Formats: sequence, C-alpha cells, structure tokens
Amino acid sequence: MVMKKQNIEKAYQLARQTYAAYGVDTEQVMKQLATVAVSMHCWQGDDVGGFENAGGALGDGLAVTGNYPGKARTPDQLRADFAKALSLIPGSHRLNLHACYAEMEGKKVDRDALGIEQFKNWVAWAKTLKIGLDFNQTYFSHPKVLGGMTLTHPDKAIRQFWVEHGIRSREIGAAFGKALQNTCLTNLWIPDGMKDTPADRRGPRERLAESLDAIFARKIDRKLNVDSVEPKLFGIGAESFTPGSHEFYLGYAVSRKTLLTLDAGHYHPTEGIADKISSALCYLPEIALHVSRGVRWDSDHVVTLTDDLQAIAQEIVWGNYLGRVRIGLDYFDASINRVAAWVIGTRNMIKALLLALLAPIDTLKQAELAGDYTTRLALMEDLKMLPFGAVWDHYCAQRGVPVANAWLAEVKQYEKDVLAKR
Ligand code: RNT
Ligand code: ZN
Repeated sequence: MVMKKQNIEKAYQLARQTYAAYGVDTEQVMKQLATVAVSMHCWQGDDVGGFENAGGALGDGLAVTGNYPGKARTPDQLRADFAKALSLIPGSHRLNLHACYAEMEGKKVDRDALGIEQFKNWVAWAKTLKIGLDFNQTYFSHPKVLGGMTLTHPDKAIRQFWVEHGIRSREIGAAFGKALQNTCLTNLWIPDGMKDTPADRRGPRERLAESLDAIFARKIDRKLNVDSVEPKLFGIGAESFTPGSHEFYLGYAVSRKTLLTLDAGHYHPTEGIADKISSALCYLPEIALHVSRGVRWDSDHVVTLTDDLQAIAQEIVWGNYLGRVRIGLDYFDASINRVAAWVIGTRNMIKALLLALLAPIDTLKQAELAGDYTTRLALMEDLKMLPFGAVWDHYCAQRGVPVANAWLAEVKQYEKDVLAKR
C-alpha cells in the first residue's frame, strides 16, 4: 500500500494539533527520536549461523526454528541483506556482531586467537554505511563448550580457552571503537548451566567470577569499548541451574563497573524487564538491553508492539534514560523472510519509543505527585487513542524510508531478485 503524500501530510498536521492540545510538541519528539540508535543484531540474518565453521552446531541453549528460503550464507550476503533492512528503517542505527561472524579467509583461527584482522571487512563496510558496531563474545556452537560449560567448567584449561576468547573479544571491541570513533559495546553471555538439580551451585559461580575477572582485568578506554554481562534464569538444557543468574550478574556489574544487559526473554514468563531498568540505573551509570519477545519461553520471536515493549520504551523515555540505555535487539525467526524480520522488529522498537516520547509525561508525573491517580489513569488511557500512526508515517517520510507497509513491497522484490536466487 502506498499512501499519498498529501494525505500523510494532512493527517500529520491534524495529529500535531491534537498532541499540542496535550502539551506535546511532535516536531521536538521526532528530533529526539532521530538521535536514538538501535543496535540491530546480525544473527537474525542467518539463524545465528556465523561464518567460522568451528564445527559446533547451534545448540548450547539456543534454538532457531524454520527454514524460510534465502538465508545469508556468506558475509557479503549478510551485509547486503542488512543494508537492505537498514534502508527501510527510519533513523541511524548500529550493527551488533557476534564473534562467530569472523571472516577466516582461508585461515583457521580459533576463538582464543581472534583479532581485528578477522573483522576488517565488517569495519570497512560499517564505515561506508556510517554506522557504529557492537560486539558479542561467542560461547556457543563450538566443540570446547563441554558438557554445556565454558567459563564455569571445572577443567582449568577449558576455562582458560574461553577467558582468552573474552580478552580477544574486548580487544576487537576496542578496535571497532577506535576505527569507527564510536564506542563499541561488547556483551558477554554464556550458556553454562545444568539440566538437573546441582549438588554444587557455589563452585560454578565462584569459577565464573574468577573467569570474568580475568577477562576484564585489562582496563580499556571507555570511549572505545564498554563491557556488559547478560544474565539468564534458565535455558534449554539448563532448566535447573544457571550460574550466570540475574543476582549474580547484577552484583558483578555493580562491583566491577560493567554494564548489565537485560534480555526481555531471560526471566520468568510474566516477569518483564521494564521494571528492572530504573532499579539497575540507581547503581549503574549505563545498561544495555536485548529487546526480544519470549512466547512461553525465551523463544526469541520478532519484536512486536506489545504492552511489554511499550513498557520498556516508557521506562527509558519517561525516566530520562535515553543516554544511559544501549538498546539492542535479540531475536531470530527463520520461519519468515529474515530481512522483513529485521525491519518489523526494529521499526516496532522505534515506534514504541515514539509512543513513549509522545506522552505528556510532565502532566502525568504532576498528577502522580499530587496523588491524583484518577487523572493519571484517565490520561494514560486517553493516550492510547491519539493518532500516533500519523506522526509515525510522517517521521518515516521525513527520514526518506517507506511509509506504512510500503516497505513490504520492497522486501518482496528483494526476495525475488536476490534471496530466491541463493
Ligand atoms: C541467549 C542470549 C544471547 C543470544 C545471542 C545470540 O539466550 O540472549 O544474547 O541470544 O548472543
Ligand atoms: Zn540476549
């Protein structure tokens, strides 16, 4: 569907007046929205496959379902698909790489020996797109994930291998930051855990803390790279015990001054991450998010405009935390067009931020402070009926990307011209 230009404009002008009546300046809102960069995860493009051929199949707590045709099989394909997605999303965003997306170019370089050399094509390409890069250490799909363990493994040699990987990853992050003059976030998540009730919860946790301290021992200029740790309460095959739990990493982040990555799929099914943001930010200068959508479990469905997503955006915006939360996405759906999955999820993240920015937050807070919860509730419900779609369409048009669902025709065309031929 292609909307007429003058209709987009007419609808926007009316919406602008409606929001003005609530004391909200839509022009100002769009300016602020344009400053938010979402870190888009590379791994939606190829079902968390990567390019290093380390010999480990995906598993280790991760599962991708579906076999939609046309997935990226080479770095160039993944870059082309990502650039296509980016061209359909308003604003300037970032790419979040995983270490397993290293380009070996004929050499065999194991995870403990990776360097910026294996990512030079990514950096050169990011420069041409003028985007920042983020990074993730990869502790899965590798034969040295032994018995589901990496940094907590009882065997020191196994732990040491992964510690080296962590050190190399931070160096790569710093090299990204330097080359692109744009601070990289290097995130750490490990799949370690136990299927059944452990006899010893203390040992693995103490080993994890020791391994992490070894990884983070070297100080790195925070302008180049910042580090984050990502908790999880459970995983496939780690239903009974996860050493890297929420409490573990919250304590770690606060005491070691790293960031904390809150992943929306990593908690109990009814436990949202929105409420954790202001708590964590009482003690941490910055946090990171893996915005995801769990359906019954950490299923990593494409992010949709749910109440949960809106609550996350509200907490960031209403708490005035836009400068302290690094928003990243984390989902992988192989049952639909993967470029579309990127576009839908990222556009939804931005829509949720727009919705939160369009709320008359000062009025809401005043009502709350005055104890007038009736007005607060009434106003919050009113907001749901306001014409935010007209502002969104205008924003997309202003940023030169397809309005409404016009992006879908472009993805379908790309599927025909490019993806179907793979
Ligand atoms: C797993 C974590 C982790 C991964 C990615 C691929 O549960 O959420 O962030 O999804 O690193
Ligand atoms: Zn995650």
